[in-house]
Amino acid sequence: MSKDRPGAGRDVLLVVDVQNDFCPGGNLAVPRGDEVVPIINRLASAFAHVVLTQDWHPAGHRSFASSHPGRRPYETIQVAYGAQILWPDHCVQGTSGAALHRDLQVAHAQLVLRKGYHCDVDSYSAFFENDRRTHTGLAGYLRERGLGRIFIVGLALDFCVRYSAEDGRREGFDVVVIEDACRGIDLDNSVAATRRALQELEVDRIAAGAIV
Ligand code: VGL
Ligand code: ZN
Repeated sequence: MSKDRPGAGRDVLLVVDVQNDFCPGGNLAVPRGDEVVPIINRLASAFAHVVLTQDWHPAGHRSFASSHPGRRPYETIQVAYGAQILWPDHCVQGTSGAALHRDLQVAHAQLVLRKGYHCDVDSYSAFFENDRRTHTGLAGYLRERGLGRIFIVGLALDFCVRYSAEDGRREGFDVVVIEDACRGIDLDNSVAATRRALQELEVDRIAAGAIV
């Protein structure tokens, strides 16, 4: 990581999908997902610029196993843009499961970016939908605001955090994943695959203690 003090200037904290459905008791609970909340609160206080994302699906979204008769959650199917894992219904627009965790203290967040709202396309990354073509607008927003180094935290490490980090690099940003402020789902060793992918893309992985 560069020697600039994190949190100021061109740095932004990207808080990915810290929503009730990804926390224990939620519909797509990430093991110990709620543990990231106090860590993120501490980190957020060190950042002048904070952006939040929310997974935000219409009811009946194509990523839901319930939309495919005979299919079960966590099976993979082929769709127009390639492989798609089928999930339990989660983060349906306007439901309590889609709400941000109530203990998240990020009142100074400047943007809440919602993704996954197209009925037929999933969106793990905060930058591109899973068709790898449709932009969410985040890269343009960050560029227009002069933000160049993205520190990523949240849920889930091996899906939305991973794909956001990869796409952030591809879009030319410096990217750092604060790993102890993330938790993974870990399907078929996806956490190990995430660490390898991030290493290959020269995404730094640090601990929150390196910042606050
Ligand atoms: C996510 C699976 C489905 C995530 C979102 O936030 O990592 N994972 N939708
Ligand atoms: Zn989703």
